[in-house]
Amino acid sequence: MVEESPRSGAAPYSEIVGDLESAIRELWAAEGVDQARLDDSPKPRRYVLGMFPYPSGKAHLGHVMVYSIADAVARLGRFKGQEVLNPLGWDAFGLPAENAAIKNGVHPADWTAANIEVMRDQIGRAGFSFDLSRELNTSSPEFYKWTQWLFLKLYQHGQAYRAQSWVNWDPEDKTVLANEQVIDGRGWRSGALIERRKMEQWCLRITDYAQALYDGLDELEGWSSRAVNAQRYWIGRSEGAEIDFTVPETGSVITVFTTRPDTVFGVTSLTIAPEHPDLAALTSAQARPAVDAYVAQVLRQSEVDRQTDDKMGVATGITAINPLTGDQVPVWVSGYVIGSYGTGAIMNVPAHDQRDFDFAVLHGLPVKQVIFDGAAPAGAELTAAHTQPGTMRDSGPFDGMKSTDAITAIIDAMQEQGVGRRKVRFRLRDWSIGRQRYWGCPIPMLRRADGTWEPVPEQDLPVRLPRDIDFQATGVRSPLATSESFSVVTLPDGERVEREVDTMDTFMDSAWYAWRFLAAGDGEAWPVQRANSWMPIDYYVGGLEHATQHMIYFRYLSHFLHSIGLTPVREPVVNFLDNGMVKLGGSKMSKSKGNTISPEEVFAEYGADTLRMYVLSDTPFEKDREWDDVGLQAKHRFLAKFYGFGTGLREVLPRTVQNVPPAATDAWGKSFVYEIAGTAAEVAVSVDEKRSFHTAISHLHSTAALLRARSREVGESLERAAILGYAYQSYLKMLSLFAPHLADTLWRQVTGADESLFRQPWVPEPDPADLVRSSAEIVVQLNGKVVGKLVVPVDADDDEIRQSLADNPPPSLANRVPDGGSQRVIVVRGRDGEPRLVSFVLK
Ligand code: ANZ
Repeated sequence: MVEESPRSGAAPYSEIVGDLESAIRELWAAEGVDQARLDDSPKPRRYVLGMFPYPSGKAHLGHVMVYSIADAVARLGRFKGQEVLNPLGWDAFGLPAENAAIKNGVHPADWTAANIEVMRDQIGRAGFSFDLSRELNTSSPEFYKWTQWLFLKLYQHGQAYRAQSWVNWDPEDKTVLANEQVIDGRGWRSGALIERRKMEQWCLRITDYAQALYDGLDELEGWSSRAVNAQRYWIGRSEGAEIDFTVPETGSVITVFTTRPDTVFGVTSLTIAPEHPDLAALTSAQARPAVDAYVAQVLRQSEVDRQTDDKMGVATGITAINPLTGDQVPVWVSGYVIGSYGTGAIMNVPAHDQRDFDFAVLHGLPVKQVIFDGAAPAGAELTAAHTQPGTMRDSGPFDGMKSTDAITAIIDAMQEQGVGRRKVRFRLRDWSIGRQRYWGCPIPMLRRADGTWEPVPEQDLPVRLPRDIDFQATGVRSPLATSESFSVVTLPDGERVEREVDTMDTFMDSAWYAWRFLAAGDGEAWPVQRANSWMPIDYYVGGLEHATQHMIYFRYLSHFLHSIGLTPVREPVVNFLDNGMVKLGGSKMSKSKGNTISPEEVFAEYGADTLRMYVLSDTPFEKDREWDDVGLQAKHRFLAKFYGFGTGLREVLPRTVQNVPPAATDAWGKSFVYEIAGTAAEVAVSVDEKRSFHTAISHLHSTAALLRARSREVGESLERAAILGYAYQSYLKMLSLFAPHLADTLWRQVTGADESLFRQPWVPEPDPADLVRSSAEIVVQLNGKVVGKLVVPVDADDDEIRQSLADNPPPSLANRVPDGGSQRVIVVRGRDGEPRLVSFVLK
């Protein structure tokens, strides 16, 4: 460690920062300051979690940002006397490992293990206070055994089911993707255009929880409104109605879903999705060739093309009866109707829906207006859909009503006649979790020869991933199918059954890992009493890009686990801190763009504290920030200068731990103590409550300047030296939230203590008694009667007060005040020595 201050010729901070940081990290590791006591701690708990990293082998600035935030919150919690859990794990299943296996012949397990080693070291250099004794790895059998156990729980409770369903097929990664993994019609990783295919999948009934997940959003006061809104949109609750149209030829029924039952008198056709299960029965013999050709073409289209091609479609050659008007309207099929939303069938109201309007114009279908603005003349031709509410016309018994009122009235009427019903629909789809990949958690299910499914008994878990895999094989459902040791099993009764060869979506792992950090060994997934005392997570930190998929799955699992008694509350996260991105040249950093800054290089050149402080400075953490070398260097200079200042102070300050303020007898000391305590309180509120890390850091800058100024005023006073020492140590606590290496190093230097700064309490709240005014208002008396007031400096002596009375007399005294220095002016002081009254005696 550095023994000399730079002033006395020691090496400057930039030269020793690497050694300084690694030396203090070694001490932390040896002292175990980061470990949480999960059971029987008398302290209140704080569970802090930064979203765990995917072990790509390269830590990036996003990781530094997320864990810097989590670390500040975790360290502050410890200072405040909380038992803090801040763990780290690895989201270790996923495609890149498998792609590496295909390309380079490295086994995914080896590739992953090697990357974890590298990244643990990279992240370790940042000095985050992770409890590494609880580290987990989702690809290890110790972890995935419990992912399988969770799947069995979902299966037992009817949440997991097999469905022949239309899936998103990524032709490049040769896998099925969940809706959430398709972004603008392309695979979220490969970027390939997604095709639609029909395949049997394991799905989870997240839609059972759609209403609960929607309602739960109202409780999420610790989430940003942008994250809540993203979820609200994703769950997509629509209130509307189902309406039954009867097909006279067959007597069958086409049920449509609409959010605008008030427009039902304006329906001029129905349109069904190409995936509609009754399409064949709803197609006339004559129309069949055209319908078949059209449907085949749509199913080859990508999701985007299909949606942008929205005016296409063909008539199916049959009609259906509008139950309210008795009109017969033609039935069409078109790709713009989504098979999996609503009922997969819609009623077209060209007069009041723009897409229907375009469709009607293109195909020569009638446009029938039934809602009018009060002033609009009847019979005028529409040039675009009239989408606003208005007054009902040509709508039978509902004529003259406001269309917004007619919605309820029409639904009530339909319910009475049994031709329609009130209906809430969600955009959220069930979660298809099957992946035709190797590097994921095996699904613990067996298929008998008769096609029925048998769960693997709990005591046989984990179903281990085999190593005898042919990664180059194509055309198999999944690489797991190439392992004979895996894919065929003989049951105790002698029957040979097939093992499920799909693995789980890796979002399954991240949906429950937060509970596994509470594990106590391998005997159970987690002890319920630990979940009861540690869940929900107090602070969860991660990028806004996870506000929908991951955070929806996480909430779903938590609601489910709550329903079976394994976690105390439904909502798993109290405060969700969704951080912005670090950009370079205006765009997100990415390897493919070649615009990355490697944290490792910055650590090596400037130290971890510099980078950690830099990524949280100046800009609110939730906003994107532009990388700027000048800003980074400025942070480094600030820390270097402070290091020089701090080491120089050692000679003047008491060499002892100062967690409580020393008694201050004068205004200098009182106001200094008060100011430091006030700043500490503001830093704490900025970190814990306001999420304003950049504000906390700006306090650090201004307070460093204050310390420097006060240090020049200490002189020979021992009292002042003690107060400066206290202020300095208090400051190091604040600094340590962002620059822990430097802060703890300086703290140990100045105190000579053998333990860590991080075992100390936070700075006590400011004491109003220390609030020292620099000036006081005193009473002016003339012959014992109050005649006015005078403002003087609190430390003014008698002569100064007499002088200021002479200079600035109350109006009633104006021409009677004697010259300064008159003996007849008496100053009265309080017990604290401050002036209270000045009495002016005239004979
Ligand atoms: C008739 C109507 C008239 C509609 C009108 C709108 C305006 P949200 O709010 O997103 O739930 N729709 C229903 N199912 C559909 C599907 N599978 N694919 C494509 N569109 C579908 O939207 C519900 C509205 O979207 C429904 O209300 C329906 O069009 C359409 F003036 O019905 B509406």
